[in-house]
Amino acid sequence: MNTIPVSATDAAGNTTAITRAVAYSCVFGDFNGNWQVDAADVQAVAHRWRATTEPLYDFDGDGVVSVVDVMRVAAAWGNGCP
Ligand SMILES: [Ca+2]
Ligand SMILES: [Ca+2]
Repeated sequence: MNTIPVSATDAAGNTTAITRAVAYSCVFGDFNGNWQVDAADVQAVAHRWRATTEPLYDFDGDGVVSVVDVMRVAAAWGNGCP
């Protein structure tokens, strides 16, 4: 995992800064950065089931992590980088 700094400023000039952990990978669904989609990656999405605050895991963009998002990662199971 790597971290990236992110900040945003609202209209009143208030700035919020956070650090976000990200995994760099060449394959969709690899969240822990080991270049393979496996059980750990499916668990990462399933663990956030019904979450509305984790846009990283909301692949269909409906605003919530649901079975659709989990199944997209499950469908990529076994994929890896060359
Ligand atoms: Ca992985
Ligand atoms: Ca979703």
